[in-house]
Amino acid sequence: MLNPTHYQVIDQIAIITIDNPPVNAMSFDVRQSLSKAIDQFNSDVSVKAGILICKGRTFIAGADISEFDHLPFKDPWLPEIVQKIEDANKPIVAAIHGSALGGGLEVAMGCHFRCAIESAKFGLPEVTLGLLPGATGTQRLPRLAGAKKALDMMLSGKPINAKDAFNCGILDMIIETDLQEGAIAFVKEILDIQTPIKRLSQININSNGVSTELFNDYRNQIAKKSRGFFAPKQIIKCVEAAVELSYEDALKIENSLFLECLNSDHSKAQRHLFFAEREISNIPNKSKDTKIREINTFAIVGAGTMGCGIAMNFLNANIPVTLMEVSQEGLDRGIDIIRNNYQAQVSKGRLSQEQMEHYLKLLNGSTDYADISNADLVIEAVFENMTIKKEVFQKLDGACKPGAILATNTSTLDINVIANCTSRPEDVIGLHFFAPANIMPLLEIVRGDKTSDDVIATSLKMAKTIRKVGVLVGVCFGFVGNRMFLPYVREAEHMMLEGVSAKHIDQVACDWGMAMGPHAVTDLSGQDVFFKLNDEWEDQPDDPNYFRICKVLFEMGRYGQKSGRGIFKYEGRTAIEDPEMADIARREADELGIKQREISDNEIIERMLYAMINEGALILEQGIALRAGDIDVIFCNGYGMPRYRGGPMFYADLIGLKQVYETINSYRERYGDRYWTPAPLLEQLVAENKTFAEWSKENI
Ligand code: T1G
Repeated sequence: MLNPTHYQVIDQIAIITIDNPPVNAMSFDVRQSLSKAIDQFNSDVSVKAGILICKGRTFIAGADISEFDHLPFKDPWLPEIVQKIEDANKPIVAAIHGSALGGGLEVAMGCHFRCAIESAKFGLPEVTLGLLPGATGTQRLPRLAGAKKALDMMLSGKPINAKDAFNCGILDMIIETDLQEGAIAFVKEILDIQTPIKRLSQININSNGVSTELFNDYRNQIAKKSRGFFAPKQIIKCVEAAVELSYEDALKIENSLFLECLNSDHSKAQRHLFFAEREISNIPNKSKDTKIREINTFAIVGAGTMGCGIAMNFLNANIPVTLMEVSQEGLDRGIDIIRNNYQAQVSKGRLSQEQMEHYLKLLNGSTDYADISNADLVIEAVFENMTIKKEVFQKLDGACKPGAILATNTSTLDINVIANCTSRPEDVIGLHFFAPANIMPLLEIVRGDKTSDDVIATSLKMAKTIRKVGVLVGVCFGFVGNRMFLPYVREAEHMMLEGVSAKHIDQVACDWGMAMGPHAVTDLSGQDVFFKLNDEWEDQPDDPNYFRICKVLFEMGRYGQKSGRGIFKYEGRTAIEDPEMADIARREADELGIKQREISDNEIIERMLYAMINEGALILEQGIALRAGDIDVIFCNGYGMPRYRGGPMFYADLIGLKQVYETINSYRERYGDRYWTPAPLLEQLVAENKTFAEWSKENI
C-alpha cells in the first residue's frame, strides 16, 4: 500500500489517518507517507491543530516486526518520525482505539496530547520480542508516567487499560462518544483555552522516588522473573540514562542498546516464536472457510486432576461445563478440586470472589451419560488405559447427539484405535492438555486418520477461545512433545549411569535456560508416570540401559516429589541431592558394564538437546508435525524451554545443521546406531545446506 496515510481538514483541524491493515504496523510505506503528511500539516496555514488517527481495528500496533530481519531500516526510521511529530509547529493529538503498542505508543508520545476510547490498551511489549522500545520510548515514557511505571510496563511488556493510562499521565482524555468526533471536540477545547503544548523531549523526569536502590530492585526482580533474558537488563540501563543524562545523550544509549538487542540471537528467537505462534493455525490444503461447528455446551468425562483442570479452561471462557464421573463420590471430589483451585486464586488476589461464584454457577455435575447427550464437545479424561478409554467412547458414541465432537485427552495412546471403536471416527480427535491443565498454555491437537477437516478447524478455533496455544500434530507414540522429551531424558539418565550427578545435569540444563532440569521434571511428574509411559510404548527400545534409573526407582517406590524421594529427596517441594542416588547409579552401571567417565558441560547439554532435535527431524519427515516452528512452539509453551532459545529446531538452525549432524555422528561412534543414527532429513538438509525453517516453508 503506497500511500497508507490520508490527510483531510475538518473545521480547521487536520485529520491524518493511517490505513495499513491488519494492525497499522509502522512499515516503511507508513513512515514515508506519514512524514510527508506532517510536512503538509506544518505548511498548511488553514489548520490550527492536527489529529493522528487510524482506520481498522486498532491504532498503530508497533513497528513492522517483519522488517527486523532486513536491516538496515529504510529511512525515515521510527525515532525520526516521532521527533518530527513532536517538532510540529501546531498541536497534534493522538486519537487511539484498539491497542497503541510499541512503536504505536511511541508515536503517540511524540504527539503533544493523547485521547482514546475506554476500551483502548497501551503498552510497550518489545521485551517479548527480545527488544526494547527503540523509538524514544525508554526516554518518553518515564517523562510521561514516571520511571517506576515505565519500568513496570517495559519489563512486563503487558498493556494497561485506558483508565490506568489516564491515571498515570499517558492519556489526557477518555472519549465517551465516537473517537474522531470526540478528538475534534478535545482539540477545540485545547485551542480555546490555549493549553500549552507538552514536548516530552524538553522536560525533565520527575525524579521523586528514583534512586540507585530502585534500579537495583528491578535488577533483582528480573534476575528471577526473566532469568537469562538479555533485553530486560538493557531496558533498565536506558531508564537509568533517562534519569541521569540529557535527553540527547540518553537517546544515544537507547539507540545503541536497541541495535544490540535487535542483533542478538535472543531477539531472533523471540521474533521467530511471535510468527510461529501465529502460523500454527494455518493448516495446508484446508480452506480458510472450512465450516466451524458451534461449541456452546461442553462436557468432560473424568473428574480427576486433569479433567478438572481442563474443565476450568472452559468455565474461564464462560462456557457451561457438565462434569461426569462414574460415582457421586468421585464427582463431589472433582467439584471440590475445581472449587479449591478457584479459592486458591481468590486467596492470591488473582480472581474475585464474584468471578469464582460466576464460574462455579456454570459447572454442573452428573453420573449419567444421558445428561451429556446434548453436549457439542465432550473430552474424555479418564485413566490412561486403552480398555477403559474404549469403554468410555462406546458409551459416548451411544449417548451423544450426531455432530458432537468426541475428544480424548490421552497423552500416548493411539487415537485411531479409540476412534475406530465408535461409529463416528470422523468426529473423534485428541486434545492433549498439559498439567496443570488450567495453567499450561500448550494444547496438542491430535488428528486421527479419519478426523474430519471441520473437527480439526473447530478444535483449532476452540483452542483460541480457551486461550490455549493449539498445535495440530499427528498420531504416534507421545505425539510431538513427549516423543521428543523422552530422548532428552534418556540421555540425562544415561549420563547419570556414566557418573555425572543428577544435580549437575540439572544445573547444566538450567544454565542453558530450561525452567527445570530433566531429573527435577521426572520427579515432579513422577518416576511411576514415566515408567508407565514407557511401559505403554510397544516399540520401547529393547535395551537394558533404557530408563534404567527410572525402572529401579519405580521398583523401590521412589516416585519423586509425590513419595518424598525419587532422584532427589524432598523437604516439601525443595529438592535435596540424595547421596544414595549416586550409589544406585554406580551399582546399575557396574551391572550394565557402563564405564564412568568425566563428561563436559558442553557434552551434557548437546547429548540432551541433539537427541531431542534428531527426534524432531524424524517427526518432520514423518509428517507428525507440519513445520519446524510448530515443534518450537510446543517446547516453548509446554516444556519450559526459554523463549530466548526459540525452540529446539530454531536452535539447531542457529547452531548450524552441519555441526549438529557431525556431533550426532561423533556420539554414534561412541554409543552406536540405536539412538545416534542421524535422521535422514537432517542428513539431507546438511547435504543441501538448508535449515529446518527453509525445509518447512518448501514443504507446507
Ligand atoms: N508487525 C508486523 N505484523 C504484525 C504486527 C507487527 N507489529 N503485529 C501483528 N502483526 C500481524 C500478525 O503476524 C498477524 O499476521 C496479524 O498481524 C494479526 O495479528 C521500534 C521495536 C496487535 C494485539 O509487539 O500483539 O514497535 O498471521 O493474529 O490477535 O520500539 O498482533 O494474519 O499474517 O496477533 O488481534 C511492538 C505485536 C513491535 C505488537 C493484535 N509491537 N502484535 O492481536 O491479531 S516492535 C508488538 C500484537 C516495536 C519499536 C519496537 C497483536 C495485536 P497474519 P494477531 P490479534
